[in-house]
Amino acid sequence: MEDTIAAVATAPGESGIGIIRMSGEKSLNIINDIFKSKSKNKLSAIDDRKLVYGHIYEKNNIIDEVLVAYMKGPRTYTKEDVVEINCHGGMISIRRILELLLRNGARLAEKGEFTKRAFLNGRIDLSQAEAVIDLISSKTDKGFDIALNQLEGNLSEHIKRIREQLLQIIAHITVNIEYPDEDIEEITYENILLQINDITKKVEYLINSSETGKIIKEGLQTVIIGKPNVGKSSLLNALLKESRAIVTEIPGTTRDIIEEMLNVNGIPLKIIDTAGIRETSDQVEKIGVEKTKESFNKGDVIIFILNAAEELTNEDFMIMDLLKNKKAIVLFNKTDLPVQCDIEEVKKRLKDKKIIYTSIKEGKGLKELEETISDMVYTGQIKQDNPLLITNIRHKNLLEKSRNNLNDAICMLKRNEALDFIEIDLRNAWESLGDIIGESITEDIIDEVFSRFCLGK
Ligand SMILES: Nc1nc2c(ncn2[C@@H]2O[C@H](COP(=O)(O)OP(=O)(O)OP(=O)(O)O)[C@@H](O)[C@H]2O)c(=O)[nH]1
Ligand SMILES: [Mg+2]
Repeated sequence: MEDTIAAVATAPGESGIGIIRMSGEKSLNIINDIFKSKSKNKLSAIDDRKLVYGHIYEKNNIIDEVLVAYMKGPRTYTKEDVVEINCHGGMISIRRILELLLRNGARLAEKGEFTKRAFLNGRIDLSQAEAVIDLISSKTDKGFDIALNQLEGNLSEHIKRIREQLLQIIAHITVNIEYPDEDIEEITYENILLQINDITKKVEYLINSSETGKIIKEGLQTVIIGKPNVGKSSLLNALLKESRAIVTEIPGTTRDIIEEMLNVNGIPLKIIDTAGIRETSDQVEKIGVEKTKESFNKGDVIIFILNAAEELTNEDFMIMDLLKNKKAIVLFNKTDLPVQCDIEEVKKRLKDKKIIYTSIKEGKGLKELEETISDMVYTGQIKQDNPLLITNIRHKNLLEKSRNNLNDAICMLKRNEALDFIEIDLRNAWESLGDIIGESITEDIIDEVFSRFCLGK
């Protein structure tokens, strides 16, 4: 028999209500030992899914006034009998009730154990369980939508369909190997190749979506870089629509790194304003410049600002050299003033970079900048409204494993090698895909996945 587990399901701290959750066979007995409803009747099947008012008692003392929900399995979160106690928020009541449950036969749940039971009891698969963590921890609307979509099982369905397709090929090959004399449809290498190519494409699409998925989940590190006084802090403020960083006409105003989160078309940006890069003897600013170079390396995207109203200098050329292998957007700022800067020279040096003309002072070019950033995130065929994005590194690794096996199979098919060998690769690819949804997965991987949960979930 499985233990009956209990934990606090709401966040710690003072709050209107707190919820304690219990799951397992003994749930009903345990709650009946400590709870009295107004009618003094014990909770039973007729109370299933009702919210019952009453009090929690320890011996004859009232511990708290509560509402109790008894939900009979299997139509519950864990598929077991579940009891949820709504008590007053604040640590005293919650702690006392939890301790009572533990003294009466429940065990404190481990992190993620409720969801783990939902998985082990077959209500959800592993990728759906992982979506639960993502839902709880998501920081943007978009990230939440993707997690919800995954929880609904849409990723699982997609993976299952790919596996199905693969299994049919494997079955076909097996039959051909084992019963070569039977009257079954002859298998051709061209035909298998066609189908494997199709499957590989689907797997690749998912792998490619993971870069976007990661950004949606964790944010895009965006570093603003440029000489002193070009308008870096002004840009930060403009994007945030508030005066976060100090802006002055004195070069070297920003001495330390400023980090802020903001939302551009549903994409979370972690935007970093830096000290302007220049050769300097000022000790304080030297440190700032070093830090800038560091954060430069951390950036997923660099926004490089030039002052269009000044001629290019050594510092600009130095930054342009650093930018070569980076994802970067170039802004010619201060275009409200007469242009002095050699724009053609910059275009020549930074051929593949997107260039935008801005006047942060007059609010010009900012929309274009925001659109450019979201285009960078939703690259290629990955559409903004596509909720099927890979956001989980474990899934990505398994997809890559599977893709490698498929590619090996493709190479062997092209070399006309024996079907037995090809079948092994296809089987491995099929298994890796199965690991995403948790079919035939080992216990340590399950433990690893659920250890990332919070208590009470
Ligand atoms: N004319 C004009 N002035 C601007 C524009 N953008 C910023 N400025 C002015 O340029 C000066 C410097 O702006 P900041 O945003 O402090 O520049 P910064 O790059 O952060 O400078 P440091 O922190 O010193 O490296 C301020 O006086 C701004 O008002 C613009 O588009 N046009
Ligand atoms: Mg500044």
